[in-house]
Amino acid sequence: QNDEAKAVVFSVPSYACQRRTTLDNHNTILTDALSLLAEKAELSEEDGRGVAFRRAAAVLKCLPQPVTNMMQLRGLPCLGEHSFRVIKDILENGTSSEVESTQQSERYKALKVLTGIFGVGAKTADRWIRAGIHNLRQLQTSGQTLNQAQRAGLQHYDDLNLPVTKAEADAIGEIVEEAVVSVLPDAQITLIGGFRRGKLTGHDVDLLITHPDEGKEVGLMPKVVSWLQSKGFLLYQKTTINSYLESEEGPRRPSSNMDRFERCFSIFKLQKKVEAAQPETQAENGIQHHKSGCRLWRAVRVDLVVSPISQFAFALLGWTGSKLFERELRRWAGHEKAMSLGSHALYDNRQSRYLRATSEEEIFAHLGLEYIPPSERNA
Ligand code: TTP
Ligand code: MN
Ligand code: MN
Ligand code: MN
Repeated sequence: QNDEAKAVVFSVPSYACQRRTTLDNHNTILTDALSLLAEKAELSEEDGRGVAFRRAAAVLKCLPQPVTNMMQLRGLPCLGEHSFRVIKDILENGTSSEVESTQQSERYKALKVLTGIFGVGAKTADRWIRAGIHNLRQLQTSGQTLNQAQRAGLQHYDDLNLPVTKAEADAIGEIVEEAVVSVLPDAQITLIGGFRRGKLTGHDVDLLITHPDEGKEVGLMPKVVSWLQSKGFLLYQKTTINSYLESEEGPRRPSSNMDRFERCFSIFKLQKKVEAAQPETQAENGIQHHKSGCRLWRAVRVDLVVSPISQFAFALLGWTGSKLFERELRRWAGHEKAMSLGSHALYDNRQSRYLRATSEEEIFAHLGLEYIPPSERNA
């Protein structure tokens, strides 16, 4: 028996929302490589190419075993010629030459550093690089005008590029809960984003707020923000009372009860827990311990969203992620079901009506999909 005869051939449905993708990834070497190429494409504003790499990576993320042989990939969806080449390179040589050269490229390194600043996207980073700015020091001496978000981002650069732990997310959740219930007693808050999918760390904390009585949530965000500000919890915030009709997420259908989305992009000042193990660490590290300054707090990116209860299931589904899972749900809805899915509603184009739902399970059912729980949406 040769290896090829024994090789497991995988079979996978083509939309990520038809698959169960846990955090238990057996192909991290391959998916890290493809994700890096996806990121490079996104940073170069080649979105189509970025999505293609994200889809290819997502297929490998849900395989039950490591890929060891190119033959195993026969029949897998979403793997284009380019992704095949990258995988083949890694299986044969241990690394991908394209990934290596990307990581070494000055442009990629500069794009990473500059877009690592909160409030800086690919366009701004590209403009700065063309002006000869490749790092933070050059940015600071360049005389470029930064907006308020970017100034805050630069100020808290190191903290915001440090992973947020689940414990920190829970601590933020408790603070926001205190704020919310003190301005609207029966309001409910839910941890969404990556932490709801079971991730142990994240780049931010995402929280969804609602109230069981429709309409009670209107105007809640400014009150919550004021409360947080008065207690000194906010280093930065930008609140938007989003009009649903202007949102790029939702289906483009007018409806009067759909214009209440309130969002807040913020940076929290989170007090650090005093670690019991500190004396021990200090003894081991000697003089190194206080070198970086003994700060008692850290900055954490926090996204707050308020949803009316009638849209809660859609908001919950739309904000739990992963980003690719969301994109694939919308693609499935549009291409396979002639429906428009957004984080406010689901519209059936054939029946010309909105489909109501009070749970994520109902939305999957409307879409003709098997229910996938949050922990299996890590595509
Ligand atoms: P992120 O916080 O960017 O990602 P994440 O929580 O999955 O991962 P990380 O650990 O790095 O924070 O986004 C969370 C979800 O919110 C994601 O599914 C996309 C979704 N979302 C937006 O980001 N913006 C929007 O306007 C809407 C409607 C949803
Ligand atoms: Mn497994
Ligand atoms: Mn998040
Ligand atoms: Mn977020």
